[in-house]
Amino acid sequence: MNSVIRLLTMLSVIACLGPCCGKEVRAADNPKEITRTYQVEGMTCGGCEAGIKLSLKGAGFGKNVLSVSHENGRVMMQFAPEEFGKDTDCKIIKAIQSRGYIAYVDASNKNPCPK
Ligand SMILES: [Cu+2]
Repeated sequence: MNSVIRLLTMLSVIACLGPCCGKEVRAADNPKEITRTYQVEGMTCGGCEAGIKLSLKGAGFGKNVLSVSHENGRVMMQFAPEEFGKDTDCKIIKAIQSRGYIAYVDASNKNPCPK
């Protein structure tokens, strides 16, 4: 009887260590992606959205684009932590500015990356 209880205890410890621990380790190894929202003034239609997407692609950020919306005046981007550096915001903003739009992250500074 004692050995059966010992066996059951061992089994439950093994079952608990398996999947739950694996999940926690994976989450720690792969921190969450960074999502950034850029406000864009001047877009009026789908053509503007397509043009901005092209510029972002040309700047090497094609795979980071989540959405471009002329209705919301917003560009949403997502980056892996190692892809996002100090100068990333300005690279994005300059790519959008190159099409003649005003772009910024913080409305209190609408020209954060002067040429
Ligand atoms: Cu347009």
